[in-house]
Amino acid sequence: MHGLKSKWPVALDLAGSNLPFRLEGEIGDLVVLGEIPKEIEGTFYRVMVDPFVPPDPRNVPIDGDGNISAFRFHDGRVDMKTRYVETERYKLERKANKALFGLYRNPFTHHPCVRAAVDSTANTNLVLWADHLLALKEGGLPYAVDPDTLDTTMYDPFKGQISAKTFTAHPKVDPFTNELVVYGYEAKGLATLDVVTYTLDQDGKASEELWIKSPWCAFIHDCAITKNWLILVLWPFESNMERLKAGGQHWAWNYDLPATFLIVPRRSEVAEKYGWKKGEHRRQFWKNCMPIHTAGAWEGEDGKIYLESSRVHDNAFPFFPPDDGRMPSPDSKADFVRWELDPNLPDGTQTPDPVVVLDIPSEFPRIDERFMTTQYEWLFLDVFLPEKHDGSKNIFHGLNALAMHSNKTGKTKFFYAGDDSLVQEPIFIPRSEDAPEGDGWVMALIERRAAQRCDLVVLDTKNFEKPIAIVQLPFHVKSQVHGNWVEAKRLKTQKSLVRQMGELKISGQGALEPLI
Ligand code: V55
Ligand code: FE
Repeated sequence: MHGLKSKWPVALDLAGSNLPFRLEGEIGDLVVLGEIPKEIEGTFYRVMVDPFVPPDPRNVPIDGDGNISAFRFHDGRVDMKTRYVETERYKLERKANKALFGLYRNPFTHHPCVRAAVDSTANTNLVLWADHLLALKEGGLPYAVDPDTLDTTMYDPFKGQISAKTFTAHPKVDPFTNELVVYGYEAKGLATLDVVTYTLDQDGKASEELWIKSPWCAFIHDCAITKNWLILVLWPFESNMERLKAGGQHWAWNYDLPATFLIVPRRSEVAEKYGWKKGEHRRQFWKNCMPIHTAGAWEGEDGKIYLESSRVHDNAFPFFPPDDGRMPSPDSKADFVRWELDPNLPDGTQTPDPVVVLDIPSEFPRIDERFMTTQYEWLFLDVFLPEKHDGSKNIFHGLNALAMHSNKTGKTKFFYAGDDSLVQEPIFIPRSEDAPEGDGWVMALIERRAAQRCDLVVLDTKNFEKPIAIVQLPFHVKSQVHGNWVEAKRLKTQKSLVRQMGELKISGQGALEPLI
């Protein structure tokens, strides 16, 4: 080794290579193997955790500046652009040329001069709503980004309507009512029990503001919606002011807390129908585990709620250990399950053991989102295929395949990404507006570990095992947190993502005279 030191800590990423990316730029017309159907017209937006300055060495891998990649598909071609979200935090630290923010969501560890600044890295999800690309981080309000230039245009685009201090990174679109269902937790400030939910219409107008109390200061990362209900998923981490003031981590896992679902009415009429007072909701719990991300939820004819999620049977975020420092067991299992919840049961009931849908480590489930709120058939998600590895099923392997699973037939098809490859969160694109459920394409970034490069694979759901196209990136991008597909027709502006050539005339100054 050369012995030269870097300020960059070695391990920053949740999965895959830890290489910082930090590039902002554009590539017109990426190299494509195979053929991209012309019907795929739109942009795949994704975001990664990519600290611009070397972070505090005690900080966690989910706290770093959001860097956006956009892949715009048009005429069978793909343009790419990358750009940081210019949050207050990014600008302050870039100007200072060093980290000013200490630990994740702990202002007591920040430099005193930035304690009043917005502490959002906008690094978790990108959702197009009311003509803004919302760059989301659940500890703050959204940043708005221009969907073509990727310029950061403002903080809090729903100004004056959202009195909460926080806004989820996993809002849900109801495709039947054209509403965005959102919530915030720790909504009145650090370590508060206040949770608020809202509905935004397609112009970004908020209604159905409802304040409730969380049973403890829980990590409420994801949710699901049905026609009538919003179900908040509480992870068994806990925050409190004492640990924050002592300069500790925002979260500590608590082995004594159960994973808990809060069933919240989406509309005041729903609460009235059940005879519930304003703010009344139903708390249902299971055992200590981490239901990480939801696929969707629906209501059965029996009035019960079915919710599907990935599940890790232990603490999947060991960088937020319990106060006694206990680490998750090395053979911790993970799977994908269907929970049964019931708004008719009394508050504080234990839910039955969930049905195991896929008995392999599974994460980043997606559905055909035209069917969000209803009983869908098709699931698209990342999985770990143990038989492609050493047969062991613990959670500490990377996700090496994409799965397409039918809830009707119980059959699963797999796209295995190849030895030494890891798969990031997929997105689904319907073949046309009225195509049957699940008929279309699935896309995901694949990391080629040895080559330190990434590919964007395009799969046709009619033949899921083999890609129809591979879009080659000439470099490695960090692993995605989340991303979404936006159809071209949803963008008002329709400007090119990358620089275009203007009118061209040949100057006539070359070695040969023009032939004609
Ligand atoms: C997650 C990620 C976050 C976060 C909270 O994957 C939860 C879960 C990238 O930031 O702030
Ligand atoms: Fe998430």
